[in-house]
Amino acid sequence: MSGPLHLYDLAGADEACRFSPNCWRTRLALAHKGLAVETIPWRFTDKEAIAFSGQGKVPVVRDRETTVFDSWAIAEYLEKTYPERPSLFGGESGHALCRFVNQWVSEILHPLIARLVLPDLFLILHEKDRAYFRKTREAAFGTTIEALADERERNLALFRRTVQPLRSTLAAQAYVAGTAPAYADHIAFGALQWARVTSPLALLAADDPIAAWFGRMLDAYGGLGRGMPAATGGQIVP
Ligand SMILES: N[C@@H](CCC(=O)N[C@@H](CS)C(=O)NCC(=O)O)C(=O)O
Repeated sequence: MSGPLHLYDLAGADEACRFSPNCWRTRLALAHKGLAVETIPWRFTDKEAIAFSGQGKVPVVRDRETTVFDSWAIAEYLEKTYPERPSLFGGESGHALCRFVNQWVSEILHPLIARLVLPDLFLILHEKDRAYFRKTREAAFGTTIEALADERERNLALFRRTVQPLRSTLAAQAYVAGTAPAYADHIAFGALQWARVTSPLALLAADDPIAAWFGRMLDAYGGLGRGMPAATGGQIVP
């Protein structure tokens, strides 16, 4: 192998602030495989910078002459290309089960978390991204970013009910993948790390088994996740 892989990674106004849930999955997957990575800060409107990938979203990974986009495709690429390194899926059935975790987190948890954190997230974006972000997200959610702050209490209760299967799983075992973290954990971690980095809102009660697992995940891989500061707050409070 020659040199680090490159990851186009979503950044806020502060280029050190990396908050994308899909990019966090990939960061942890790369760390799990023990692969060195150089991250390249990317903003929503920097479409030209990743035009070489043939689409406009991150994560995008470059591994020598290979370009891969979409976090699930990247995980599959890493597993296939680096089979001698620690497994992300734990075999064929683990791979299949992990796809369910991927879809559940992406299709159910991400929209719920977005509704909770968007008002705070909007404030940490680079100025050049704000009009684009407002337009696309307000169209997607059918409401204004500011109005989402008013729904927060209801959405928080819904989020806490929805994560019950994750809660009961983590009450019974240390990690989603079993006794040690793997890609299913990276996926769930990415969602909560997105919230942690963008919003001071406490999504989980302190005694929630998910919170204990999240603490272990923040410390995993040499504290990779904890190295990213949490949002400090003082922003929009409904
Ligand atoms: N299915 C894709 C989703 C990628 C995605 O939505 N990325 C967001 C950042 S988390 C993005 O780049 N959005 C750009 C935009 O909305 O224009 C994956 O898992 O990688």
